[in-house]
Amino acid sequence: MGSAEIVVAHGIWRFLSGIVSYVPVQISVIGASNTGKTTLDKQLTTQGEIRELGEGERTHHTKGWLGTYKLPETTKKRVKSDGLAKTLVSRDLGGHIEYHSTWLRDMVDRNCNTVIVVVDHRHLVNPNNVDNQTALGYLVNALQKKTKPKGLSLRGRWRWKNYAPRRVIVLANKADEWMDMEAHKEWEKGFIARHKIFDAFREDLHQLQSMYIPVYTDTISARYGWNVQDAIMKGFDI
Ligand SMILES: Nc1nc2c(ncn2[C@@H]2O[C@H](COP(=O)(O)OP(=O)(O)O)[C@@H](O)[C@H]2O)c(=O)[nH]1
Ligand SMILES: [Mg+2]
Repeated sequence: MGSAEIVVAHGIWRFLSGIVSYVPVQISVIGASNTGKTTLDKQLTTQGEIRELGEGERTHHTKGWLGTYKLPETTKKRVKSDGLAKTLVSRDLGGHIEYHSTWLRDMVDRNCNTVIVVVDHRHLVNPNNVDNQTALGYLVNALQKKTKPKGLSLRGRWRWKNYAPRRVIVLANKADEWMDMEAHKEWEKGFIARHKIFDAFREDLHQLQSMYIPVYTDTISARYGWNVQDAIMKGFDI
């Protein structure tokens, strides 16, 4: 091959990978109420510091005439890291326990290959608080027991029995609040998965691994846009 051909081939490759980066990837973002899912959604759509969201701004869904929750529209997000890009599609779902089954419905209906679980440090602040563990536990249990969510679309009804995500990304949010120098050093070395913030989840994460669903753990600050895009893109490598 002459050098001109290599240049042309490289150009074509660049062009094709550029197009591929616009193919929308369906992802599902779940997590307990107040962990920062809406903030993350806004960070990915607009970027920059996201204003503090008050208690009155927690995400809620109303029931439709069939008695199932109406879900908000999906939105497209563009994420970039190290010159690579992806177009993600997700919906901002509520985190309260009554919405947990909508998580499963949404991921099955849209056949999401990636599930992002947003957690925060509340279980470190208060060891009796199990909100984060309950949220992750719901996912693991639903995938293990092949729970059938209510209100599936026609496609979802064909799919639910065989549905499993390709990967799970666990993001410990609010790093600006709980991450100290020592934790930051570990993060730089690539060892943040060993941090005690993830200890409460290890058993469930092993359960996912044993279902052949790889898990990537990282930490972000959705509010300040720290490590958000990098963490998600790295998660997609797993
Ligand atoms: N310090 C800090 N606060 C955050 C961060 N992300 C979200 N929050 C705050 O956490 C609260 C819950 O955020 P929200 O996005 O509504 O959570 P959701 O219930 O999971 O949708 C709000 O007060 C946010 O301002 C973050 O990265 N750092
Ligand atoms: Mg919300």
